[in-house]
Amino acid sequence: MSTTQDTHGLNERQVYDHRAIEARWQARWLETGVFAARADLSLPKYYVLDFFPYPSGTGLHVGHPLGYVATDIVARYKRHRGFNVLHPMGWDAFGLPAEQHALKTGVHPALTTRRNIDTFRRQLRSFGFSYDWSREVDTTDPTYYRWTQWIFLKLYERGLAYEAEVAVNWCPALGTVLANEEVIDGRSEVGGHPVIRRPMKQWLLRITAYAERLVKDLDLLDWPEHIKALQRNWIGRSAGAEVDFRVEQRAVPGDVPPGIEVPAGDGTGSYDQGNGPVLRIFTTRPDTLFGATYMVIAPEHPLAETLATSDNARACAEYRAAAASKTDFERSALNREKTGVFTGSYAINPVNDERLPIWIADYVMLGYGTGAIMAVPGHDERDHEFARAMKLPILEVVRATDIAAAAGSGAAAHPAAAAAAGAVPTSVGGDAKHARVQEAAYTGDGVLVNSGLLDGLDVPAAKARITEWLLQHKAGRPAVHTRLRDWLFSRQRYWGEPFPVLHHADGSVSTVPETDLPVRLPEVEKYQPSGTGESPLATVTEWVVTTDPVSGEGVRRETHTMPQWAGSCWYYLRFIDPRNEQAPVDPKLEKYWMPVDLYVGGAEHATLHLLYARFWHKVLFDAGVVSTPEPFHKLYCQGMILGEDHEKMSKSRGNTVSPDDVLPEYGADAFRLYEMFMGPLTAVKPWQTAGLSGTHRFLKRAWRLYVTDDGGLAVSDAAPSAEAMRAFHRTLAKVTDDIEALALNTAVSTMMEFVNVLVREGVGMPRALADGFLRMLSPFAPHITEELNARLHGADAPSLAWQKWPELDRSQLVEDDVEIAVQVNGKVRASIRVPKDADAAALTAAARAEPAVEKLLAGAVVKKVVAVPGRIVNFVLGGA
Ligand code: ANZ
Repeated sequence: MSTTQDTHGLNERQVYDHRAIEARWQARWLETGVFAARADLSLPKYYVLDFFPYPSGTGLHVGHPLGYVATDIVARYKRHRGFNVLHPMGWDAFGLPAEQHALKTGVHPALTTRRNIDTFRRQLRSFGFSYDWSREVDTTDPTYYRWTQWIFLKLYERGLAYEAEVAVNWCPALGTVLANEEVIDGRSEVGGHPVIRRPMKQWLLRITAYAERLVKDLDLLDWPEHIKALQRNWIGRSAGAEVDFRVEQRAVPGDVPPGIEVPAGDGTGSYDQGNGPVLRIFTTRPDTLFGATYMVIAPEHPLAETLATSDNARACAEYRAAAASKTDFERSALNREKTGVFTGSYAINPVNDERLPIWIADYVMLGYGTGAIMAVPGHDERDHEFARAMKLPILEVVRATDIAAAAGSGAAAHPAAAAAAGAVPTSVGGDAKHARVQEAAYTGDGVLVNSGLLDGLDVPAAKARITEWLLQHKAGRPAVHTRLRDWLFSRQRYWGEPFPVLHHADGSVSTVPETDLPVRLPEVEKYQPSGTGESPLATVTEWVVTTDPVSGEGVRRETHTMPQWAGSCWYYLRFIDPRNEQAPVDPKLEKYWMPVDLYVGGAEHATLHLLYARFWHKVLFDAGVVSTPEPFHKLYCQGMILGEDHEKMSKSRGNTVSPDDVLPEYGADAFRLYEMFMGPLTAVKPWQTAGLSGTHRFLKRAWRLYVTDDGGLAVSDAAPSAEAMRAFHRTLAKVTDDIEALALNTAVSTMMEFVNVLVREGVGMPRALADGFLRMLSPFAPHITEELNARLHGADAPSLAWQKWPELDRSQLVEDDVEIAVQVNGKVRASIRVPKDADAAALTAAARAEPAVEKLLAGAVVKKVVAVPGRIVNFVLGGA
């Protein structure tokens, strides 16, 4: 056999030279575009997607590609199985870091981004991932964000994008407003700067309108249960009732509030000229209405100023100012000391006309429910704490069923029963009748007491009854509220998608016509946020001041930009049809490729990207742009790779390992195998560079089964042994099942065992198994397998990429040997492998031949042999 004298020398032909092999195949794959998804829409499809990365300035570390290796294995495997595979990659490239870099260095974010993308692309290619690079997208490219803006128009047309003056998370240090999700414990997620609350006019997306569907449709998805639970909690659907409390008109004429205007339909209250303002509250426990002893409104509640009587106005104003500097998180912490101020006004309980003092307290949030509550300290822990602190009365209206039964449930508890239950009236607003709840709120189930028409009913029945009563008396109605807030969609940054929005002199708003998209991001001189809340774009007058193409009027462009989440809300659609200039995606292609079959990424996105993208997808579904109700059918969340020091990899800890540091020495194939071999994909596991030598050694052993010391073929033409044959099919069965289940670590170890079997046999790779093993290994180690395939079948042989997966011979899986214990005098001394159908004589012979047994039997008298085929052999010795 002659060695080729072309690009590589003799050495490379005989040893496993991963550097030359990987470079050659990566170049070949790029040149031939072999991984491009096929245009033939009659083929079965498989869409396997990674969370696309933000191209940071530091490049990838070895933790990043974990999920990418797994999806690449699946993508390659599915091609072998005859699927038309879509496996794309792109860049989520808007965002703060590029802009902050620009602030420091003056380098335009577009330049930084391009440079970072080049690094990421080079690094990802060095792993040999089978991406269809012809579909690469970049969210900062105007041909991409044109369609992000287009989707914003769809949201706007459907009433799902609106401007509102809202209390926002204002970060003075970053000079911007942050989404709730970007604030962690009162500090900005990026940089850890303090965040305060302040009102500002912002764009919001009405994600709350989709809350019910976002919860319900989780049932359609093959997602990890814990991610579904996180989304359910985040959305936080609560069913209850809204109740309207009349605010008592004040006796002193001068103190009557002037006419106040509450924006219609904001859900926070209404103003009835005839009867004074109405305070609307939301409760999940309308059954406890008779237990309300005071009311609380959020400090930002629109009625807060009006309700404060002149005596209390100053204290109220001070309290509201202090509340503005706290985050929701700080305010809602359960164990926090409760604070508040009395407004001086009273509300009337519709069920019994009791006067309830109205307080302002920051444990009530404006963004939830109606921003106002009826406080039931007897049965709500936070209200209880507050009532104790402020010396407000505490009433018992629900009693545990057993206690109620002992007392004989009814309107008034028998004092003796209260005493029997060990309750002692306290000084705080209680009499014996309410003694039971003075020390702690009772939040359990039970029957209603002290509650007029509800007495004797259990909680669910009381809820139904009171809701009906409220409806009849026009004082309330059933209501569902969600914790989820509308999505704050404005950022005061430069490096984001401009809004296709025009502001008119009269304060009205119009949108840029679809045909005029994209609204391009203009060049700017400086990236400094103005600090007043306006974005750097506000300073680019020639861009801001423009004419409305519809009316010809002079208008000003919106200067805020969209948050980074915008581009990632729909990128999976653009991959399907990345160069379409007529639409975000062609409907025919969308129907074929959607939904994404497998989506792999980190669990940290559970309530952010994964919820936002589902929301946009549903809007696009309603707009007829997409055909499936959900975007991502199966979701898989990979675990994290820690540094060698078992800490989270981070630049600041200095424990990151770059693939650029390890790939030259060990190669991409060894790297891919190692990351899969480290443990289950979902596990958190420490990196060890030394571990790469193990998988590298495995590849060298496999190589030797195909290539001789002088560079010839080591493949043997002899038929494989029965053992090799069985081992091959067992390995194939295991690898197949494991890939389907993403149990990739055990797939690797099984292939290692198979190679060991052949190395033990010492005759090279049997030709009958040679192709099969390459195909089985190729999803994991694509370069070495392409190389060996080319050696087996010639340099012009077609790539392994679309070759058929090996055929499994099930008959080879049948276990025909059994393991049998050999006892001497009832004690297990050895075990033997024998054919399943071996008879007693054959068993006895095999057992005697076993060295350990032979030694014990030497010179002894065998009194009896018990040999049960398939079960056991026992030698009973004489004279023992
Ligand atoms: C009276 C009551 C009695 C309540 C009782 C609870 C127990 P979930 O279940 O989390 O939805 N609430 C309503 N709006 C609020 C706001 N803006 N800020 C703070 N708390 C608010 O919580 C619903 C309950 O939280 C509501 O039911 C209300 O207190 C309170 F024995 O009303 B409840």
